[in-house]
Amino acid sequence: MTDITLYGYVTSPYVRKVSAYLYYKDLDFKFVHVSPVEPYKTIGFTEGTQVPVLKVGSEWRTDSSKLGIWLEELFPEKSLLGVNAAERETILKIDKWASEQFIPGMVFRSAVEGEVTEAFNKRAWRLAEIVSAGASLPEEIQKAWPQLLRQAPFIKALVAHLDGDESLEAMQMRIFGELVNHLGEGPFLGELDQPSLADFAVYPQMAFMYQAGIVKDLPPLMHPTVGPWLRRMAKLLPENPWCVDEKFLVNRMPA
Ligand SMILES: N[C@@H](CCC(=O)N[C@@H](CS)C(=O)NCC(=O)O)C(=O)O
Repeated sequence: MTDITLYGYVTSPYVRKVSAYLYYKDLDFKFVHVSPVEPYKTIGFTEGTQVPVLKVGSEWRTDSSKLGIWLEELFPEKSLLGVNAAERETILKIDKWASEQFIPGMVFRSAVEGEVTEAFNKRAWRLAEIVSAGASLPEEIQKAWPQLLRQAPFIKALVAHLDGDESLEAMQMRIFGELVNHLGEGPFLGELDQPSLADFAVYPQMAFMYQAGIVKDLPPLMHPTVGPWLRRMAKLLPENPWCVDEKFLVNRMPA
């Protein structure tokens, strides 16, 4: 079996996509915690700062969607790209939507634009604590995490691609509506019979936020089609596919 190593920080939605692919495909891998403030210590070999980085044998690559396609070429069992060209096209389209709309709109925009309340600060500090458990962050950096999140250049760049004229609330409602449409009659996104890159781009974000207690409730669990889909997805992965210390998982996804 070839050695597989995933480099990332556990609070990155794009890293979560890749850990979910690996778990779904039953591939053994090692997770290396990257420090977002000193990434060169672990991923200096890439000469970049971006995670996820995936190394298979001696070859490494970046970019979650491309990593999914690469894994599919190397380990085709339990396909992430459907069973024919039409399915592959649908999957890649939804995955692009998830990477460019769902993740920036649902995960990052509120970090940049949401009101700085005590609740916002608490969420940010919890995220910093979770990162720090894997790649130790100095105390003053952890304290400043709410401001650092708001100023992170990559987060600002991701959010800048969204339509700033649409309010945060309207955007989140629109994106949730788009998720419902992509799911249609299910059972998986794109109305496909098997889970794919697309499902593993969206599900990890909702599940992680809930399991790690970043959000208290997961209202989509009550939705008539998204709720059953979330339960279906939970059954395909171990309870902790997020490479995060168990002690941070305070909620369980219902099966
Ligand atoms: N398109 C990339 C986006 C990855 C990305 O934005 N990663 C963030 C963490 S969530 C990152 O590494 N930011 C630090 C940086 O770019 O220097 C992917 O899908 O993997």
